[in-house]
Amino acid sequence: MKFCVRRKPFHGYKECGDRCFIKEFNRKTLVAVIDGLGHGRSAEDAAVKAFEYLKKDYHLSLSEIFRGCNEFLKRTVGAAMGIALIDHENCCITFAGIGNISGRVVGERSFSLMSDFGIVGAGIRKVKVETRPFEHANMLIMHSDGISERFDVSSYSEEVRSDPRRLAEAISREVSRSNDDSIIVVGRVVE
Ligand SMILES: [Mn+2]
Repeated sequence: MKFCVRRKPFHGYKECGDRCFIKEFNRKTLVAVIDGLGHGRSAEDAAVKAFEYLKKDYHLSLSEIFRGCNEFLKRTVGAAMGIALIDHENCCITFAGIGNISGRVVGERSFSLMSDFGIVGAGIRKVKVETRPFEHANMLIMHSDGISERFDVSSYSEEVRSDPRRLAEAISREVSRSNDDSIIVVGRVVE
């Protein structure tokens, strides 16, 4: 898949607590968006820790990843995290999220990816994992709450929509909040 990530720290800060982890393996693509609580150094520390955890345990099931990451982040401020796993062989997408990470699949049949309440690192209940069909022509968008959900992909020109880089830039420019870290990831399958 081809991805574009746009990431901005809280206005005036160097550190950014929003991160993303992308891994392709066994004809699958895993995309995780992490938002360390708050902003600044402590948020970044939590996000980096989640990233480190994902680097070693990305191949586990999504519920196992959330359980493991929750343990791993215990001594941090905690984080919101959303993970999408696209299975290219079986044309489906599996999603689970804790905290304010939003996602959507845009295509002939568009739908939203919903996160549960909670904080990874502060003790999480059972994680809801949902699987839905995923067509090759679909586009995946995931973002932290530093990006308002009030954007409409269909309002952009075909030229912008078909290019993950231009679309991520346009959305980030138009609806990101300056009083929070923000991240948006746009991805699509390339032949
Ligand atoms: Mn945030």
